[in-house]
Amino acid sequence: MNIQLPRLAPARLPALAAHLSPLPWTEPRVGIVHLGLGNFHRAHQAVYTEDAMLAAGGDWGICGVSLRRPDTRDALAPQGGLYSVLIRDANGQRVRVVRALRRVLVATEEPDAVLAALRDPHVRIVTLTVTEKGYCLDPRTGGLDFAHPLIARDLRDPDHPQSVPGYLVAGLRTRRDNPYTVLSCDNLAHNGAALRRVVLDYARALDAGLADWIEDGVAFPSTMVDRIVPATTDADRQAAAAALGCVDAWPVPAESFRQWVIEDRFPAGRPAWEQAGALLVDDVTPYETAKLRMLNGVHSTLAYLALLAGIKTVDQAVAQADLHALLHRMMSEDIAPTLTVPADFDRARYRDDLLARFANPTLKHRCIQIAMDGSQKLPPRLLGTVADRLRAGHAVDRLALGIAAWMRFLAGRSESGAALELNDPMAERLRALAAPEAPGVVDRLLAVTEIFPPELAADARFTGTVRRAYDALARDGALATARRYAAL
Ligand code: CS2
Repeated sequence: MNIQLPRLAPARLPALAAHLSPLPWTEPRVGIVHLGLGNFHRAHQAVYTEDAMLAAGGDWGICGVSLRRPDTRDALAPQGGLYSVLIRDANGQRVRVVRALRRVLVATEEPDAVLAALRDPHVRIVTLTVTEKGYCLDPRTGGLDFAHPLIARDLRDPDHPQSVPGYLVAGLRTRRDNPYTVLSCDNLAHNGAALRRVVLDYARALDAGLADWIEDGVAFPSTMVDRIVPATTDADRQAAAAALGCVDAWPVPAESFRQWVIEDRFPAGRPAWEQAGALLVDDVTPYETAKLRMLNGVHSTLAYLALLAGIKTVDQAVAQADLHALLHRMMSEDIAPTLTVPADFDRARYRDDLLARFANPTLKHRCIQIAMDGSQKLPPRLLGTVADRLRAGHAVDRLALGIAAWMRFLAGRSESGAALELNDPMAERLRALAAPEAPGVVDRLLAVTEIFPPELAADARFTGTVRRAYDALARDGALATARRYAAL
């Protein structure tokens, strides 16, 4: 049977009541511009914002901006911005249609429309999920990477920006009376402060007065965001069509768990996110560090080891007893003790909940998705924990194993010889350094100062441990090494 289904569109909403909140919905005006319209935003901040509007009203519709690729706009514009989230856990699947996205733009095609959206006085918040590399950070200084080609370009022609700091500043400079709040939702340590620093560096290079005004007048709250959101597959598109009776060109699969902790500094107002389950706090640091180290640090470690062993998805990886044991030990003994957490934060429970989330068999979260951009991810996820443990005189073997697994992954082959795709802004350089035929791979990679701070690369306790882990992986393979390291 080959039935042609209609496309998801506003006119179909009356037939989709089962997939919508029963609360009354009034079409909101756009109040938020979001940069980086990927799956994560659509399953996380957009859902919280929609729930906040359902609970408390407010004009917080979202104008989503893809910075480069037109594919999300091409999928969602014909749907009037509607899309579905396929919420999956052990109990099965629920499908929710999201209405918060009011407009979709592609910066490379419609830069003036993006600037106009940023200059619209009704827009009071600009949120971002542009991934680590979108910040154009120089990790060696913690400030802006002035050598970044987009930054060099934007500083020459700031009225036609292409970079994230370029867009934010081009918007802010016209809004001295009513600046928007800038809200980073990426997995960076101190994401708000990191974004503020690159924006200030960029603005200062253009106009010191503008930079001073941003420094005093613009809020950059930090946030901790959490929801496991895999990339969309054709099977997900079919599942959406089967549930909705119409075609959603780009549904988003996600786990049911979601968490958002936000520093409550919004001088221009904000949606009632607390009514959608977000936690509004004074200081997000403890939550953010716990999440980056426990979830993301372990996720990356697992992804690299699993890929070397030929395991493709996270649920299959944690089902492997040696990998499970390694992660359990790593969280309990290596990471959790480095965390400073609120009194009611139960580290063992957090660990167990994470392992259960990773085991979700319905998500099919691919390890290769987590493995991408390792050069950007390792420092916030693993290296802070390493530095804290070394400072306390503690062993770092299991953390070094994750780093060594990344080094072996860079060479592009699993243990059985299957090709492993390397997707990383530093891919070319890293691949050349990681070629396993040449001796000294570990030392060459540890000398990459954009990733490894010089103090760490000079610490023989760290370097020796990474070398031993690398050799163990080469000799015994990922699973046998995981087993041994779990028992150390
Ligand atoms: C993952 C994260 O892709 C990755 O690197 O570690 O996207 C992770 O799934 C989310 O941070 C969970 O909140």
